[in-house]
Amino acid sequence: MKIIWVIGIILVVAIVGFFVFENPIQKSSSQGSSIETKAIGQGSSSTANFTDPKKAAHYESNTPAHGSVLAGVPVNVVIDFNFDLAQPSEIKIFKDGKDFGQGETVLDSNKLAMRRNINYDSPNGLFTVEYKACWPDKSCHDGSFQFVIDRSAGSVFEDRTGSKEVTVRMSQIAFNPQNLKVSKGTKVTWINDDSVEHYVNTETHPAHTYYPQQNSKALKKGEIFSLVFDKAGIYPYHCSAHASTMTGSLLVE
Ligand SMILES: [Cu+2]
Repeated sequence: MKIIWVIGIILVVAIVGFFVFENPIQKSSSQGSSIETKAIGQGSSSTANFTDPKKAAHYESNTPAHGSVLAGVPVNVVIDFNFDLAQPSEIKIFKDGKDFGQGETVLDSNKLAMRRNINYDSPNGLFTVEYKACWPDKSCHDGSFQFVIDRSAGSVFEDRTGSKEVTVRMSQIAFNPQNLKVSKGTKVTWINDDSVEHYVNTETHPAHTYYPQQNSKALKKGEIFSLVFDKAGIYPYHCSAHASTMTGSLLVE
């Protein structure tokens, strides 16, 4: 009789133990994948070996971010400065010695950023941006940074391709879905469900220069921001009120 009790207690302990230990394992693995997902938009990668970036005088920031792994081709490469850029400032986007930049380097009208398009058929792999930033006194300074295009990273994006209109909820200080894939020509609408104000801002923070059309005003609860995306590529973005944690990525195909 005593033995039956002992076996019974062991069984109960084993069953309780299974549920106690099984759930944290499931939780930690799903946390792991969300960290991975975040890295795809603009995070750092442990798979590629990035050379330290070289920052020219008056450099502020760049998009794509140094060390980022992108699920698609960037719609342009943008570099921000805190001083007036002048000709002949130039951006080159190298992979294996070939420049995948398309067209001329363009200086923004406020002279604080320069940008260049990149060939949409660029292959996957490591790209090195080499730039020359020139000032009104004709002096020029070099800089460089690197990013990776890895189209396979798009497989974890929520696939809403084929929809004419797609909604992203801003709730609990996060974009949902955080990583979203849509077709070219789709109207994307962001809705704030939170009682705190949110923004939709293109990278970087606080320059917001990567794709300036994708910058909203402060959105109160219930307010929306909409934009039709006609250009294929990757659009990393954030909320400037919660810039360090509230990030998202839109892949347009
Ligand atoms: Cu926010």
